Amino acid sequence: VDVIASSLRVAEQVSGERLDAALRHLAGFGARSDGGVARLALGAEHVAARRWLIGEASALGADARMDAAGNLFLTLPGSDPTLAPVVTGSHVDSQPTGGRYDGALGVLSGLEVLRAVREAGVQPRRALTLVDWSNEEGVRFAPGTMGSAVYCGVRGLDETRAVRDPDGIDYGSAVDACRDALGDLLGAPYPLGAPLHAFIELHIEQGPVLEAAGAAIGVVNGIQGVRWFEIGVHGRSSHAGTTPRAARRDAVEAACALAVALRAETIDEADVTRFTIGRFLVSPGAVNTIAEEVRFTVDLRHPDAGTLAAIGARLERLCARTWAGCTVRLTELSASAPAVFPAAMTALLDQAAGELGMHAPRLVSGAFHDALHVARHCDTGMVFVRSNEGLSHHPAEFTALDDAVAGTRLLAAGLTRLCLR
Ligand code: HGY
Ligand code: MN
Ligand code: MN
Repeated sequence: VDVIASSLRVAEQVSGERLDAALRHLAGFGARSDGGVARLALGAEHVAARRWLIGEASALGADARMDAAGNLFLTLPGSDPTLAPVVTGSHVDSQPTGGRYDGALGVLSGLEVLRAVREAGVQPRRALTLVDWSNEEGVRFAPGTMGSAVYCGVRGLDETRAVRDPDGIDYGSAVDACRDALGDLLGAPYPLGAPLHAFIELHIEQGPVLEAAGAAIGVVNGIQGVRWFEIGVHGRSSHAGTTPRAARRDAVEAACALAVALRAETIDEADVTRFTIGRFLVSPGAVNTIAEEVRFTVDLRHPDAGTLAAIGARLERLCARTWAGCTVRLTELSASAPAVFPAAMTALLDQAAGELGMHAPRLVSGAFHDALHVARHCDTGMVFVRSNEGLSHHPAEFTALDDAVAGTRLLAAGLTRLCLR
């Protein structure tokens, strides 16, 4: 079989019309009135979307299986079942004020590749598997990339199943409920950690780099490191009107001073470090009661592991003292070292882009992805497509269809080469 000719033939079968229709359909699950989506991990909208996705894939001859961590595997069989599969995919779960491309485009471009392989009449030697990795966003259950982390042995299954959402529902029950809801469509459980031959994830860049470079697509070198913390500040609630300042232990006064000091530790001239306080919860939260407790999150990122460790140590030192008479408790929720994708994968994508006559600059991912963990399990690569205004985790998130098609063509060429060898 002429591998290159076949990979170009599959790329040609990619249909923008079909991809656009699939994007619109998937955006209907958890649709928000502002055009965005709210499809939290393993919630009703996510399960309904999975039911639709399984229907689309099984019409192509793919089987559907779930693993114990909640990941969904849709597999087109290969001619040699003894070989480990070539895998693509991303995540269907979204942010609460999410856009219709983050994660969704990676899953639907993978589905479009399965369709294109069928249409091109290419018989993969290795099975071609599309995965919806469970709970990538980490909003309902923290931390993110939960499903892929358990699959790749980065997190334990039992500790993960015990994580509870704000309503007290544990992750394990949500996985079991999803499996029960899809029961009739699912085959045997997919074994955690089973060998994968290679993985390529297509994702929107979610940042400004490709747009600034005037490029529709990019080949990703790797993913920066990320650490999530929760910080609890404890004072004492008392009457807003009668309590003199000198007698107060005001958790909001303390948390604000600490937050400003933490941010100051992360300012760098090159604007490489990323520091975000995304959630800031005050209790009891009454207008006329001095706050007893503030719990806030820190999302800290940097492409260099040593720098990430050094900044983390400075944050820990700031939390190891009292602020405005309040005590501080720092808990690290998750830590992922930076990942560098192997040259075998980036070169494969560079070459395929060349054959397709596409300019695909290299860049590091500012966002984490399931590929961060899968890179520790098998050869992994990523294809990025341009994000309008670099905007993401926002209902107005947008990627032009032409850009999505170009990325899907590159994904198709890369996956086809891998599953014919
Ligand atoms: O937070 C992230 O980097 C990912 O987009 N969920
Ligand atoms: Mn994502
Ligand atoms: Mn995201």
